[in-house]
Amino acid sequence: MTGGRAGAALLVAVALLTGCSAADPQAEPADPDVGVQLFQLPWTAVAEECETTLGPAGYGWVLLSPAQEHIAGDQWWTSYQPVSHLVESRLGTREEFADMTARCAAAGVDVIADAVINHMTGQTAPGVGWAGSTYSHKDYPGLYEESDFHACGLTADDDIVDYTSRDQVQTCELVNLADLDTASSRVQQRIVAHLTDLLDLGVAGIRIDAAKHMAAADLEPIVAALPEGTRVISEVIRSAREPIAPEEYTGLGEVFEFQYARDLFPQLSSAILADPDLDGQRPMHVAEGAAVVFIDNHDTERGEADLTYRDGARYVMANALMLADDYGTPIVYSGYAFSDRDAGAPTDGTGRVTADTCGAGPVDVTTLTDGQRTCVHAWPALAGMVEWRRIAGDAARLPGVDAGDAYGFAREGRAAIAVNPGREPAALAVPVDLPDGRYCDVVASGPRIGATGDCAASVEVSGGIARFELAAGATQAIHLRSATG
Ligand code: LM2
Ligand code: CA
Repeated sequence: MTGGRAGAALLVAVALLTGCSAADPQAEPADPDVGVQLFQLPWTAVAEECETTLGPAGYGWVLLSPAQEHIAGDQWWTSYQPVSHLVESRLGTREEFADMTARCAAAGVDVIADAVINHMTGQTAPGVGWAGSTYSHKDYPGLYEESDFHACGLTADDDIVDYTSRDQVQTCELVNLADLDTASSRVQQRIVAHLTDLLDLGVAGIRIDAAKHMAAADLEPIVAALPEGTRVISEVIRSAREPIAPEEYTGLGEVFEFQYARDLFPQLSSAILADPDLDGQRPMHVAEGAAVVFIDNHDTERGEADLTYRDGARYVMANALMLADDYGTPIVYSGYAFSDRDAGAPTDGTGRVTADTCGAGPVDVTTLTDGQRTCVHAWPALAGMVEWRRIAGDAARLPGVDAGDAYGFAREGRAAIAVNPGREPAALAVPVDLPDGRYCDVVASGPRIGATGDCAASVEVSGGIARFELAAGATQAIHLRSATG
């Protein structure tokens, strides 16, 4: 232990003994843990975002769209129909990929690849992939042949029909996508080679696409063959009606917890917010250390999500509550505006996706046109909440308070947040153990540590009470380092 650490530990011990708050106005931000999904963003633009927005804002990791060669076509979902394991796609070349991981690492941002390993293409006719590889439904020359695929024989066309059947879900075809026999060691070896290649190219971990469609036992030897410390996040869409549960996959690493947003949406629409179980035990949720939580992702924004970029302040409210929470690891979603569910991101004359980047300014969601980047990760409110979360660190989430439609809570000695999902202005007094003074609202103003710009809105703290004055639909959040001085 260093002298400085010992000194800090002593101060904390004294504070605990004397019963006074451990509030240290110079509290250092905790290590970044928030991720951002940059949907269908080319590697050169991801590198740019790491350097200009993600690193400076304190995001810790970025989730990419799939990097492997895919079928030809303009739709975004061509990414989810692999043709080979070449790292060549509409999102960039192998060289650009390696350059991105290096630049992101230098900016303090880990890169997580989206690994499509359950299946290959869903095409019935033979074709040629983005990088020139030829294929047919169950034949990928030099990589997979017919015997490497399942032929489930459980449904008329071998497509999944009944999600209550574990065997169908895991061995039949998901929307006609040729389903790899992931129990076979030959297939496992090829998948491991692909994932190892991505790791050699500098990624810190992988999202396992469609993990539900592979038995956890099939994935175990694959994950075990990867280097110690590889981050693995499985996508297992929770459904109470189905036999396959996200909990089956926590032995591999983290899982996306789809229930998190589903619990939040009705609270925001009814303006009746309640504390979750503050001991971290949440019904229908994986253990808190395994959970990656989100308000939406590329699938749910085209489906079940109640709130998306289109909802502006209300979407900010949902994301802010998630970022303020002490359960799970949050990931913010940032894509592009769309009205057609299938529409891909804009491309240049060669078919490559355009490398659009985001400035730091707020985005007016009402003026976005199809294909324009939403830049959610760069919205000052979200960047401000990422800073808030790092100041909150591991401080306890205290019981919430409400008044009318407003609700709020503090992270002990560090920070407080208040939301008003109702239709009328509301005042809310949140008990906080912060020193008296005025604190800048990081939702209106963005990050405040080292900021030189004016504070757009502030909240008074006196005698251990933060007095929030919330317009209808507003979110405000203050932290120890946002004091206006
Ligand atoms: C996922 N997770 O488990 C991805 O998050 C999700 O975006 C993927 O679906 C899916 N699994 C497969 O990787 C997307 C998209 C589908 C699309 C598939 C394959 O949501 O619409 O299916 O990718 O590209 C499309 C067509 C579908 C067709 C299929 C095969 O929409 O009608 O089925 O291609 O050609 C005949
Ligand atoms: Ca499968």
